[in-house]
Amino acid sequence: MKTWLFSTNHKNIGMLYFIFGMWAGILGLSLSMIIRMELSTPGSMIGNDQIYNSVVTAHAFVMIFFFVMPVMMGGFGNYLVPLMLGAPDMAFPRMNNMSFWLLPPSLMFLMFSMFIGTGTGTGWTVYPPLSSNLSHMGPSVDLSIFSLHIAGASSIMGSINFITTILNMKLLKMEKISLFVWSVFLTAILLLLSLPVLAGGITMLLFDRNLNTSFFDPTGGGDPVLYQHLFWFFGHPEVYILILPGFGLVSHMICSESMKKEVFGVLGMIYAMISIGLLGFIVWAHHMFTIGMDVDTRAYFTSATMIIAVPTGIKIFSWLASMNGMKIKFNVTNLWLLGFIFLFTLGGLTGIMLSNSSIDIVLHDTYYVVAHFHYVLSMGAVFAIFGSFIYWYPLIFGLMMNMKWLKIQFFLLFIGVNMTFFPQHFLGLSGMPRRYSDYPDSFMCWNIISSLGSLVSLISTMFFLFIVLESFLVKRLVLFSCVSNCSIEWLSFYPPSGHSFNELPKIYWN
Ligand code: HAS
Ligand code: CU
Repeated sequence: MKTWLFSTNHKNIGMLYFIFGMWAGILGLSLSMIIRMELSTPGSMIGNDQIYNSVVTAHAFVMIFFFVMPVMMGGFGNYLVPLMLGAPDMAFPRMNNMSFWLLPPSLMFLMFSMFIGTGTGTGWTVYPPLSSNLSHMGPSVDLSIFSLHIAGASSIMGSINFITTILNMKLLKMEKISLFVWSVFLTAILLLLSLPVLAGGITMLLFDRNLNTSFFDPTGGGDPVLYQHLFWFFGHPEVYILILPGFGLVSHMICSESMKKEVFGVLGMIYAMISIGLLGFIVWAHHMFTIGMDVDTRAYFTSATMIIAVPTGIKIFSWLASMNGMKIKFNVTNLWLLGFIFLFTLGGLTGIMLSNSSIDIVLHDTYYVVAHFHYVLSMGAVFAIFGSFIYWYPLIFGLMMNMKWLKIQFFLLFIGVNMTFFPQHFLGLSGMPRRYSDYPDSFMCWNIISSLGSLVSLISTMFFLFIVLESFLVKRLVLFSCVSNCSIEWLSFYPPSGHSFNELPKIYWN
């Protein structure tokens, strides 16, 4: 009870986040398998489009709010940030406990929204009028909104905690702290600035649904487009919230794998992340090109969006420069790193295609968009998570996994996700819309391939769980590890003791 339920220790809480995130990840994966089963052939399997749409909505919510964010910020953030700062714990340990324990009830509300009433068949964007009380009567959408409120409160508390910890408890000056800590710091600022806007939007929606306001209802003088602005002012920064901690993790792994003293262009990396964070706030309407926007606004949002390719390019090329000259060992970490860089770039490039407003008007709400965001998420964020989990596993658990199996598992997932999502570019370009449960026969071939690919990813994920389990069963202990020159977390015991360091670590910087 004291270790887990009431824990104020950043490592225990980090572990809770990992367990929660893993569980939610499996839930999200299961929902995605239902989607791919329905789409594996024309015609209907579920037999009810509202249920299909609710599954799509729940899949997105679970993956974003209960898998990627908890694992990256909650798991790696909590576990590693104090260790990398040389701090004994987070600044507000009890608030840290609360941040975590708000998540299970939030996820429960989300699941209730699937089982009580008709389900939330709105997509994760919850646009009115579809989400208003005429089209979605019953409690489902209200439950989803409550779920988001609670998850939002959890994230806001978490981000306050990270910002305070990093600003006040670091041993070094800001420009010397490591890139993962920087990425968590910037992500926390993004969260703090964007989440309240979402909270405002969904609360107004809640009022429209239950208290007869008409913020988003034209018959009462409101405007549904206002909701889209509020949502995407949160929604676009959110996608960078999902990837920035991954950037930080990747930088660390590249540094230690390439045996360099530091990543190429550390200061440039910091400035690149700051620019991505800032620019992320002024491009939101690229999700709304089809609302009937005037040509100047379209030109602005297209140009502003394209500029994000510059700092992101700086990051990609700096990672490649860090790898330059190293003897590439095809060990597991390097496989995930190279996979991440390649596939994230591919997803980024299709994002640049979509940022062209005239092209986007054709491709909006097609599978091309679905392919884009799964390349940056399913292969960007998720590859960063898998790679980092494997890389820091010895530190966190004091155990080693079977490296040969891990390599097989990497290739399985690499094949799986590419087989699933690459064909979706073709489906999108030939006009298959997203969030529909059925399609004309001409789309059948690529959909079958996509569904088969998702099966390969499923097998790979189950294999990964088995590999983790096996390492616990045989207790393959860490015998030797060379201390990474990139950060100080490896200077502690594996797994680190209750408080991070027996004495504050000495840091030499030349
Ligand atoms: Fe995105 C939709 C544009 C990055 C996630 N994105 C989404 C959605 C999600 C998502 C979840 O402008 C769907 C939301 C929904 O449910 O409707 N996205 C971009 C652009 C970038 C980008 C320009 N997205 C991300 C990241 C995500 C993410 C990161 C999560 C992790 N995205 C869009 C647009 C839409 C969109 C439109 C709306 C589509 C619609 O109609 O709904 C950039 O940050 C990507 C930068 C990265 C690179 C790669 C590395 C850079 C290099 C430098 C050289 C490249 C150059 C470009 C000079 C660009 C290597 C050359 C151009 C060529 C085409 C070759
Ligand atoms: Cu966006």
